[in-house]
Amino acid sequence: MRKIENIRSQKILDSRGNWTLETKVTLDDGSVGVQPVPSGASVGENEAVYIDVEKAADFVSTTINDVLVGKDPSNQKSIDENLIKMDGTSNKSRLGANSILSVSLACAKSAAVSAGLELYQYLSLMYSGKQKLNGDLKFPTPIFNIINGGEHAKNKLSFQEFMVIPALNTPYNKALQMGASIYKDLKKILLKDDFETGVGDEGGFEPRGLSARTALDFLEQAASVQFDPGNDVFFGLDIAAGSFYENGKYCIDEENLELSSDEVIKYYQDLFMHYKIIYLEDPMFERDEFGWTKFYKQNAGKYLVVADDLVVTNPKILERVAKEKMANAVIVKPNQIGTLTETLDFIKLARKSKMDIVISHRSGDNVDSFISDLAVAVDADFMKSGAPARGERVAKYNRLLEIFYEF
Ligand code: 2PG
Ligand code: MG
Repeated sequence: MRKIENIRSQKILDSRGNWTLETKVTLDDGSVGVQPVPSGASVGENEAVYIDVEKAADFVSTTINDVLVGKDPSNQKSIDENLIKMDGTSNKSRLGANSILSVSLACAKSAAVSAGLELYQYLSLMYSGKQKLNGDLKFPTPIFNIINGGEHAKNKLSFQEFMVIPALNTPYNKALQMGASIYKDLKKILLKDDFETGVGDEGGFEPRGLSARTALDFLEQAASVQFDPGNDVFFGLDIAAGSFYENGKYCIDEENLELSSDEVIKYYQDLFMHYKIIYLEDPMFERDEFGWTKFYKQNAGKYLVVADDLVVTNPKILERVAKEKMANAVIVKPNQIGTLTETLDFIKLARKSKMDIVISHRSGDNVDSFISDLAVAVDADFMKSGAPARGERVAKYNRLLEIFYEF
């Protein structure tokens, strides 16, 4: 049995220029796994909690190192149980979800290297017990966020992400090409109309002076240059409704609207009528569960009703959300829950509940591409990693491309 020899952490910069944590796990056979962690700006209330980066680095190199040295890195369950036990809180706030996640994922990487397996092969063995044959690989449909708003931009657009989604049966290389060309066509159209083409946190443009409708008009124009919206390309929105919910109202300031739960649902219905939208993430604030159930009842038959802040990759919360029928798809962000084992449990439960799986980056990210291997390992339906631009976004799209071509 191979053993963990050493675990060390250091701070590095993320895509927003903030400090984040990177952990290196070294095994006694010399195999190494390195894992930096991402961070969100629109954070769900029930997400596992990050602690100060320096404190986290210190915990990893001392407390966690001392307990895990000598342990088998391929026994992920036991590694994660140890981490959860050492932390002792329900939201990982003592050792920090940043410390815990970086160790959990870096262990998996080091064990994959030691076993001579590609990371997605190693993860799929862990997830399903099956070694994937190359012909078996299923690639997630990429979701490209090409106009940024909400907490990710300074343009006062309430909704956070305006996304284009290639048709589900598009081969991955073609889907990536579509995203890239629509992104460039959007830039040309914005420039022609005298809008700014600076980008937000996820690489999408952040022009000022738009409303949801004018942003969707731009998406449609850009997608229509080379494609046929409603046929080979569709649209999606991450509303991130919690970020503009105040005192019981959904406040869409750019249109001077203060909407009740029922009214905002009508607002969405109107968008559905006018645009080829198939995907709506976090349409309601996470505590507006009545709104979620109502929205689901009206729309789950036709659209992807995607829960992110509502479920925060937490298997316990997902059980209730599935039972109460609030969503038919879920976002998976390993850092919302903190360990690989819990992330895989969440995905299994979502599958059992017949939900679609959307593996996601965070708005503050780095060039790591763990989530791409994860998406292939679990046969995820979608992966969102922002715009097809900026190093930390394309690293994930390109890793999928590498797997697509090589294996
Ligand atoms: C989201 C994410 C990623 P953040 O809400 O889905 O796009 O944003 O990382 O800021 O939570
Ligand atoms: Mg979201």
